Amino acid sequence: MEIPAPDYVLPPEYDLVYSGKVRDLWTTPAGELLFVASNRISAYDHIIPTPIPDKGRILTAVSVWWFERMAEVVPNHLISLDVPDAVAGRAMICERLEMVPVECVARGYLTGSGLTDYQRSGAVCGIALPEGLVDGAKLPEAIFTPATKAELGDHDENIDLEAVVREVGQARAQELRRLTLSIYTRAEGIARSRGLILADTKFEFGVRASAPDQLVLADEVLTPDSSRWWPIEHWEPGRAQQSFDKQYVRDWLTSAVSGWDKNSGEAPPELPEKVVDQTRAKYVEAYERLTGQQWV
Ligand code: Q0Z
Repeated sequence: MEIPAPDYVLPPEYDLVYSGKVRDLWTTPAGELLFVASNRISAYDHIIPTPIPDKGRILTAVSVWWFERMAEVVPNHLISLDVPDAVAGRAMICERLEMVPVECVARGYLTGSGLTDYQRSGAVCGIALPEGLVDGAKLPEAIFTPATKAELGDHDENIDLEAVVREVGQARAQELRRLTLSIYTRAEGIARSRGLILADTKFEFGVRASAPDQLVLADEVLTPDSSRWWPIEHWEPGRAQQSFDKQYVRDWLTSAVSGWDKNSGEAPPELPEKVVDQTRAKYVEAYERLTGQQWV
């Protein structure tokens, strides 16, 4: 997958460590990390060439909002928002951690790869589920469905708890599960009270070398990029749910007018201004619904 060059310029003392589909990671002169949320958007496993204005700032604000609300459950990697002007508002100075090599996913609803695994085997990550569940169904209780971190461009692979135990040991595996479910359950309740279903979400944890038994929440958290958010008023199990943020992009890309075939292997086209504006408005709406604050 082609990742576009960052659309901002940092002082020369910053070094690029990773560029992901939608976020970039740099080292800072002080030996910390600068985590930048780009304005890039992905759909159908492609990066769309047209940026969404303010997306990076909104997702950063959402992450910070959640870090504050989860701080009594788990420490996090955020140090400060005092970042270079070029990325003001859309970057965080973070503690450099030793990352745990497991994607920690919690699901309260069944869709995506969880649904695929369930339809094949009746289970997700070794957890047997009741018969008859449909796309979008609420699960009897939230489940921990870890995955391996795939190379860039590949898909994560769901694994069972035993595979996590082999990777990180029994005690850390249990703690990953406990924290993942505890953060999800708390966040799901908050989101629901604001009219949003938090269907599933992915966390990444790390540890400080000085305190290897204390997991620290890293990355971005509980954003539309790391989670599936569904507007509660449109939730209807038995069909694919509309994406809160990306539906206009998907609908346009798959409509005849875009001229693009998502299975062609071709790079997707630029988005029309109307689709960009509608999509930006969805990120603003997500922020405002969740936080109850007005987006500047
Ligand atoms: C996060 C990622 C990408 C952004 C490494 N606090 C931390 N300490 C050490 N490593 C990380 C973090 Cl957050 C870390 N990632 C994922 C990839 C852009 C973040 F391309 N990788």
